[in-house]
Amino acid sequence: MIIVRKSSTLLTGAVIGAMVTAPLMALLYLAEQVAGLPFVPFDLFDWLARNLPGDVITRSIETIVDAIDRLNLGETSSTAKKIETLVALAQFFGGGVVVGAILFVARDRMGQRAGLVKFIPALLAAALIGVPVALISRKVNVLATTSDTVSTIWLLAVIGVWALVLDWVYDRLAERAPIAKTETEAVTPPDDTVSAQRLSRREFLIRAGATTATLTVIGAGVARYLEYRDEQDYQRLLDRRRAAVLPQALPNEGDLLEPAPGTRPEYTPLEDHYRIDISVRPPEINESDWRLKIDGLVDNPVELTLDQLRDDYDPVNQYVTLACISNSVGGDLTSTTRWTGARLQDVLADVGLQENARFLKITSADGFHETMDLALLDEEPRIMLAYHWDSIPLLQKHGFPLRIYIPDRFGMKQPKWIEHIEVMEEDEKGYWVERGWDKEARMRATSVIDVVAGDAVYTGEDGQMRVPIGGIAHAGARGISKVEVRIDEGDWIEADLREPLSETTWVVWRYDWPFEAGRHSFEVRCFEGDGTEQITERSSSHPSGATGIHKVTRSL
Ligand SMILES: Nc1nc2c(c(=O)[nH]1)N[C@H]1C(S)=C(S)[C@@H](COP(=O)(O)O)O[C@H]1N2
Ligand SMILES: [Mo]
Repeated sequence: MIIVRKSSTLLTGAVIGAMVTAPLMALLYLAEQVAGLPFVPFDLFDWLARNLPGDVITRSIETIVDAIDRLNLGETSSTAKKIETLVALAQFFGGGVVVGAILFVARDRMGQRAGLVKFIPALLAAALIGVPVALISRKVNVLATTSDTVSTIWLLAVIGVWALVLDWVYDRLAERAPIAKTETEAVTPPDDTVSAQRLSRREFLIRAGATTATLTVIGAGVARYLEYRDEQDYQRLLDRRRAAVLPQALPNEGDLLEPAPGTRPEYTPLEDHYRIDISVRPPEINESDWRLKIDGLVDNPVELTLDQLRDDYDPVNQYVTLACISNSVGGDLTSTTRWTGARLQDVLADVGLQENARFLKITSADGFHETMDLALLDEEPRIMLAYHWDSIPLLQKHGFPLRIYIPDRFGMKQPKWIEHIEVMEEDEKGYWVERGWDKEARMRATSVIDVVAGDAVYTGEDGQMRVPIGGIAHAGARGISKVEVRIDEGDWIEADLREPLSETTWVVWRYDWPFEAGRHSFEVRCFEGDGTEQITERSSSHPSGATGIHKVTRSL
């Protein structure tokens, strides 16, 4: 006997929602790879990330960073992007499931209706979802290469078809097992019809499931292949660029202090540089279409090409340690590479700042923005508009074609993918400042134990067995004058320092500890160039960057 209850309509709708949404996602992916149409699941995620309240976002970031650390999920920033990707896909898929369930219940409530009336729920769903989705995509998508009009028509069309397919499946299932309007009106057909209907209903579901699964796998598979080919092309381009530059000797090459084995690389391999930004996938900017627009309170507004920035200004090089304000004490959201760019002072001299110019508002392709106080410029000639990292054009994910470098500030003050610099009289809050983070965002002094190299234990000339301990210390552009370690909360002992790559990079330190078997605690602290001790009191990264002593415990 068939009694189709509300709950089962809901469940069927959810299952069908899943079955129809999966190929929709594959189709969107394929269309993106083939025609450059917008892949909206990531747009919706990015839009939420930009529009949810700042503290919700901050808490989510903290939870993710914490979980990655606790569960040992590997390098924080790339794992976080993978998690974002999965959440974005799951969220879209989940949305499809919910809409499927709602649509089925709505159709069920309506009962048998003749004519076009029965299409109302599906068309309503298509409009209620399609229109906002198209608008959101228009607002946040920066990867699509199609025009807004084409993208909008496409999204409305596929979402419309998707809703109608859901609706069509409802009808096919209803034919096979009339879905009762309410529990009391449940139909009880003769037994043989029931099993026949059941069978054909089940068969239909299986066939539909197999079809949508096949479409999903083929669509997503082809799309992934196309994407993979693009990635390979990009990799080849990078390899060519790499091959064209001569290996660079590091400026502290002559320093005799060997880092303790297991210390992080002093110069971060480019592919390992951490990446943090507000999009699931980074904007892709075409160099030939790109211009740096500088306007506002200037005498000569300009639109500069990348070549102009490279050729018309003396390039400056600076070894830089960048860190994210969300980095925890001892975390891996910090890296070091060599930045090349045009001095901001030089570029601004050419555009001619007007008398009342006080701030720069820097806006990026992803909608990110920050404001820089022009007072900084007088004290800090190292501020640059950077176009190279590690001697090659910026990687796409690190801000190609242009980003700014402001010494002593956390990453959040330093936009990537810069498109526009507006010179203003009034200050304005930057993207993360609007969301409750520190306006200054001056880098904190921090020191980290990377390794207690138990397997590198050695016996010194004095017959003493020693274990190398090492790590890094960094205080923005303020330098490091001293690093100290203590074992088992004993006295602080001064460590040896390697000469840093520059006055704005981290310093590699090392201390060779007289080995004692057993379980020990190790702590490190550093002092800034002027002798100021790092803040030893623990605080979380929000709102001004984490502080506290890095402590590890090891059994040796
Ligand atoms: N356009 C743009 N620039 C940005 C961001 C962003 O989301 N969008 N994130 C900032 C933050 S929070 C950090 S920590 C650094 C990270 O730079 P990286 O990803 O190249 O390491 O970029 C900064 N610049
Ligand atoms: Mo950051």
